[in-house]
Amino acid sequence: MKIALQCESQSSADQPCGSVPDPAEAGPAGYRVGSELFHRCVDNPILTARNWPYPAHTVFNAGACQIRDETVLLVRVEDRRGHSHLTVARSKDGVSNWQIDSQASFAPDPANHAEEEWGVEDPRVTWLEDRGHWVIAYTAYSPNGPLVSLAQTQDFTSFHRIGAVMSPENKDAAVFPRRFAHSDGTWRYAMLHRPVASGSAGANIWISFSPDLVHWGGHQVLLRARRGAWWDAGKIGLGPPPLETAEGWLVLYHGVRVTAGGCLYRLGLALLDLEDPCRVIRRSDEWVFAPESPYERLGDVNGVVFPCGWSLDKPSGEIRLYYGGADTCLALATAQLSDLLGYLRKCPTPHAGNRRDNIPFE
Ligand code: BMA
Repeated sequence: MKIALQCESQSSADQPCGSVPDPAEAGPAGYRVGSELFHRCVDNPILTARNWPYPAHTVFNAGACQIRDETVLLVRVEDRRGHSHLTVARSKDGVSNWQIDSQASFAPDPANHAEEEWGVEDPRVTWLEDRGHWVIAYTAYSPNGPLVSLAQTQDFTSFHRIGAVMSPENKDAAVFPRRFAHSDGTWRYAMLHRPVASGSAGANIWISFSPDLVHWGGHQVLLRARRGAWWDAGKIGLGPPPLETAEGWLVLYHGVRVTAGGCLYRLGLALLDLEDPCRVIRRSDEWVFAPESPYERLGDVNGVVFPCGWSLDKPSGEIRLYYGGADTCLALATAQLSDLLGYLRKCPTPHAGNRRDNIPFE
């Protein structure tokens, strides 16, 4: 069911959702710079700690999915110790009237999972049709550093932990919704994630494969952080899970630029080959969404937009992007899938492994 959202563009509060500027007025990429691709909900921020049914410091960085006629968010909630847990919020229109669980839905379990001692953060939710359940990739914050853990659920009421699957430091992970054929005739799950090697100058997005979601291998770098003045120099990390489209896997990622005023978290797009997700077909040179509104610019961590979930309304082609604002609140922006793909068609194809501005170390 599509519900008309009230969204605003950069310059006008009454521009309809998903509309894009006349390409005749467009910049070199065919559209004016990317912020017009996404439209902020006029009700932003849609969830804050003030909406919470129990004491919370901040609510942000939520995984998202659609279950029948409900939008289900798995929201990161930070308490006043600085530790995070995950809580489910459900809404019929995906914008308002959220029914929020009265306590943590998925709390850290350090007694059985030592890696969760300092909390669980930033969930990404993927429906696995072949297994008939959702898989949640989240950051387990261990005293040895953050790492990637997986859990599964069918109803967002009870959860079963698969366990830690990537050692520290690693975060920003999500599983693809289907398996891929391997040259040995088997089918493998795939996951994007972001390891950080100590002593390295950059943090890149990697892809890995698994026969069973437990054992992971075939690790390789997929997208590299750029260098120097680039908006995504230094660190990049996956946003929501990859979205299957007719033209490839749509990937939204964050790029971090370190400035004298702190880190800026902005978003860029990439497209991966449908059958061989190790192949990057397109990558945007420009960011397409950036902290501009007050709730994105000011908060616990200023200048951060950090999406972990999106959903696609297939009949209308509208994407709803749920993102954390300044590590403090949860916000919503919409875009038309056709606009994102149209934009990506005009973006460069990275040269396999060897593009000069795509190499982190020389
Ligand atoms: C990242 C993660 C996110 C956070 C972001 C900005 O490393 O920890 O949870 O939103 O930094 O602070």
